[in-house]
Amino acid sequence: MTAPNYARVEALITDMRAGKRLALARLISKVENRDPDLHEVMRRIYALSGKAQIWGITGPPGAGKSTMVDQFAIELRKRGKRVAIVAVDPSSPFTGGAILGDRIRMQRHTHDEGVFIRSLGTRGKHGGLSHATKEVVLLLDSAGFDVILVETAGVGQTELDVLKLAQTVVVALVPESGDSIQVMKAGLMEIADIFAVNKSDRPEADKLVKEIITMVGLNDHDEKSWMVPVKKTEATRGVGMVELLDSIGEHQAWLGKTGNRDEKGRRFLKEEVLDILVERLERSLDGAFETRSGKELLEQLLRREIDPYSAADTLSGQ
Ligand SMILES: Nc1nc2c(ncn2[C@@H]2O[C@H](COP(=O)(O)OP(=O)(O)O)[C@@H](O)[C@H]2O)c(=O)[nH]1
Ligand SMILES: [Mg+2]
Repeated sequence: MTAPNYARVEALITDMRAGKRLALARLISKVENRDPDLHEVMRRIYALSGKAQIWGITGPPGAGKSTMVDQFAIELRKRGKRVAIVAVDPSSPFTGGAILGDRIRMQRHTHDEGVFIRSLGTRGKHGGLSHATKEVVLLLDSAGFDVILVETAGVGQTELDVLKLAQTVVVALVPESGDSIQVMKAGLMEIADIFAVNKSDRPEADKLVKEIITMVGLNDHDEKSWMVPVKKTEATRGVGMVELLDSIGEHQAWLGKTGNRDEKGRRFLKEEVLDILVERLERSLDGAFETRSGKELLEQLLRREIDPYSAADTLSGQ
């Protein structure tokens, strides 16, 4: 592995701290590409992180998550907060570019230094998407953003994993799509700190609100003793968005008061370190079967001369 370029890392971090987007974008690319400089980057920025609020926004595709995130950004800017938006799409092999609609919507922030937007998709072999997202969030945190919004679709394990890094998770739902059943299925019930029934301009919104309230009541939330609020929104017109922000604020305050913020922090950091170890192990085992002894081991397995557990012992040097 190439040695880290210390002077370059230092310069990038200084620039990032001074608010230069290009430096931040370069550092994020290092995370995505699992760059050899990454350890040095983390060593330098880690102590600067831990101040940002990290919110997750999830829900089915088309629920209005991006529209909501945009509205949040506008309102938070009014309040003088610096906002970073991370859109996580595991199905996308591309990074750096949002889908067209999102890009157009986000264009209004292009000239605003206080808003940073980045999309993350699957990339590279080592380090899963949720690991990379965690490290991007640490970077944004150390860059001084007050609020980091992580948007991801509420489908699939990767998306749910990504949300573990958020302190407050908003689940967006829409009427007319049998969403309440989806909520149960997708494990969104467990992950939701707040529900937003969006597109409340449509009929059936009140019915969905009632259904979700019933489900929240049935769900065992005693671990948290946080009563999950169900809010009605119409993101396109900004209706209900301030009330939704208020709920998020209350949840954040509750996290601090009850010690749950630290508890989430511990969970986040434990996973981060375990992710690093898994990545190292995977890397060290890369091409294990490509060497001469590895190939021979494979033949022995095929001939039933050795069992897979013993082969694993051999490979891990035990
Ligand atoms: N009628 C209505 N449409 C909305 C509302 N919020 C979002 N939309 C529209 O729903 C579509 C999907 O929104 P988007 O934010 O991209 O959803 P995402 O896939 O969850 O990020 C877009 O055409 C939005 O303009 C709403 O409150 N009411
Ligand atoms: Mg979206």
